[in-house]
Amino acid sequence: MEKGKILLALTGIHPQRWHELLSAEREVVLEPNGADDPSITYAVVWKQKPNLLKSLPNLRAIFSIGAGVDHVFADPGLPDVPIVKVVADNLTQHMVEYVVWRVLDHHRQASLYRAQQQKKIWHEPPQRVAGDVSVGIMGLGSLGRAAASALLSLGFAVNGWSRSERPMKGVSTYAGEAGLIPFLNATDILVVLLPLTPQTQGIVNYGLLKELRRRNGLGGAVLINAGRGRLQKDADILRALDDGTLKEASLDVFEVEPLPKTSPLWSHPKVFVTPHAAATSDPTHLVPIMLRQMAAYERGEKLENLVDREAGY
Ligand code: NDP
Ligand code: OXD
Repeated sequence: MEKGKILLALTGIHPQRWHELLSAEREVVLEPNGADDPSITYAVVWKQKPNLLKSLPNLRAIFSIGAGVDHVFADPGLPDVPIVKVVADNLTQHMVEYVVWRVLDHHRQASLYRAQQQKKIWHEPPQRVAGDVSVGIMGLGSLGRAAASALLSLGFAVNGWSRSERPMKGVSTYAGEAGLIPFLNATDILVVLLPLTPQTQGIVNYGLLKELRRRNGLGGAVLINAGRGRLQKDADILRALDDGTLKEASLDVFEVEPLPKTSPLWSHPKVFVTPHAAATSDPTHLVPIMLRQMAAYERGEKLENLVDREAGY
């Protein structure tokens, strides 16, 4: 197979660094150019424009610059070629850091101490150890498993929920619809690392949050969502925070992004907001992996980290 040419089609992300790094090895066309160029064989995308890819007659594969691929599937004219998602140590490390940071912040009662400091209050509240707290990870994929390992090493009890059975040493695992309620009933701090698919959209709703366990000595259950915003119902989270179903939440993702300035989540005292920044794709680390994959594919090897089109992730 000859060396393929790349279409770079990124929306809402500055393409310059991706372009520079990809161009070091291959010819790259920057969208909006090249929309029907027959010599383009790969598309490197983030939220590509609808129907853009279907006009490329010789497209062989689509590379998402993120681990999530809901943005690829949003295209009604998505051609039937393999889709590759990101699985990379650098991205995983960022996500593990985010999850550990947020879990520890809630566990060690950081918001209480911040409030006390503002009022110059010298008071030590009771503090449980990690082993008394159960963190449940929804989505035991490459990011969820890495986060689970890090939390285990800190001494937390860890639960994991996935679509199929995913045994993991030291983790209590649950699968499918039948496993969801038992998983939630055994979870104090819920970490959401699911992909957005038709099956998972809106899953983090009031009814689900009600099922969480509230025995962590922190005075309530905690939600951390770093998966996708449309997994959750923002209004249900607010309701749960206001009636005590949830004690606190750390949200990296939102139903609408950027989070509208009018959203009450911005100023809610029990919410910690980050701007979809848990694990940002870094071209310095990800482009070499993509280029290696393209070269291997052209030598006749299989593409890795392929998306299951039927499952949607
Ligand atoms: P993976 O594809 O490796 O894992 C997904 C996990 O979710 C799997 O365990 C899968 O189950 C499970 N899952 C999928 N659908 C269902 C379902 N219907 N019911 C139960 N479990 C389900 O994904 P990653 O770990 O690489 O990434 C997860 C998500 O994190 C991405 O899709 C993306 O949306 C988000 N993300 C967010 C970032 C941020 O900065 N906020 C950065 C990077 C990613 P099974 O194991 O059985 O297949
Ligand atoms: C991703 C993301 O999916 O950054 O990688 O959201």
